[in-house]
Amino acid sequence: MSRSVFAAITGRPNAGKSSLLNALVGEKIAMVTDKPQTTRTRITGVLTEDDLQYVFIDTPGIHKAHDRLGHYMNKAVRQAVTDIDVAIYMADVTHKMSDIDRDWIRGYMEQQVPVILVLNKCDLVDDKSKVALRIAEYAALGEYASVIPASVQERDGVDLIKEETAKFAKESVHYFPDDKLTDQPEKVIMSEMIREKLMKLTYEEIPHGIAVIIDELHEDTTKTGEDIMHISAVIYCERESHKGIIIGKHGTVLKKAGTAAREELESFFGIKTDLKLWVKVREDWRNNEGLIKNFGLSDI
Ligand SMILES: Nc1nc2c(ncn2[C@@H]2O[C@H](COP(=O)(O)OP(=O)(O)OP(=O)(O)O)[C@@H](O)[C@H]2O)c(=O)[nH]1
Ligand SMILES: [Mg+2]
Repeated sequence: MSRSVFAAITGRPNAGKSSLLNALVGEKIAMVTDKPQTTRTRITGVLTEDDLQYVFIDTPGIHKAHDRLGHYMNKAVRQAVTDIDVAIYMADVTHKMSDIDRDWIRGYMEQQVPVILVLNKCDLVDDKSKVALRIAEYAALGEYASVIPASVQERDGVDLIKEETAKFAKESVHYFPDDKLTDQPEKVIMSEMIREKLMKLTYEEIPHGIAVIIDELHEDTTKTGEDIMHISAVIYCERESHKGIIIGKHGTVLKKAGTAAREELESFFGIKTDLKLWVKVREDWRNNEGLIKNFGLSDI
């Protein structure tokens, strides 16, 4: 008998949702940074164990949108939660429950969607009674399928989240090939790897104004007969001054990001890679419908 379960991972920005997706699937398929609003679209991670196929859907952090992009990010979350078997709601245990947390959890409960509440980053709390207090705060909202204190960073609670998710599996076909890990096209994985490195190296408004598009991709053989993948990517930013910062003095920042991205690409795709990066300015693209669509951020 084949079974499947669809679970969306939702919560506020920076709670650790993408980290959880990667830990569940066992491979880094979603980008992770210490900056809120890293994930911009929904990302499906697939894990097949014998007859059971888990389909985990990572989503952008739910926030009050201040631009068109933010609006599409929140829309992506709403679309991701239609037709799920269970919601994994993730919150940072060190933060107080917010209106967004309350509204979303209540919304699930009203729709009778079972909720697995994950209180993440427990490694940051020395006094465990604080975790108990946080649990009590959330428990007041209603009945959960389960409440799991976790530290995804230390892989603490991850297997339990999987076990609890499995309880909502239904008899069904597998919707993805059993060896598939994600629905993201290759080019999206590549551009996300590059964007992650740039986000990590930049600050304030700059990381949020970066978009990366792969505009050329082809395989070739080197003179010594080795396979090589040539990638050319365009990095869009919002201002000339941002462009200068992304490139860095004598190109140091761009070079650092490029080297880190190339190493990750080589290990993920298992092929020698030649990566070329270009930086262009598109003022206020986060409010430009056409550009948001071109960057693949509104096709939801
Ligand atoms: N201390 C600690 N940090 C964690 C844990 N899990 C994730 N993080 C860190 O929290 C930050 C945010 O993690 P992400 O996985 O990108 O969070 P997210 O919820 O996907 O964020 P958005 O995509 O912006 O909504 C990163 O710096 C992670 O390394 C944890 O269990 N403990
Ligand atoms: Mg994320």
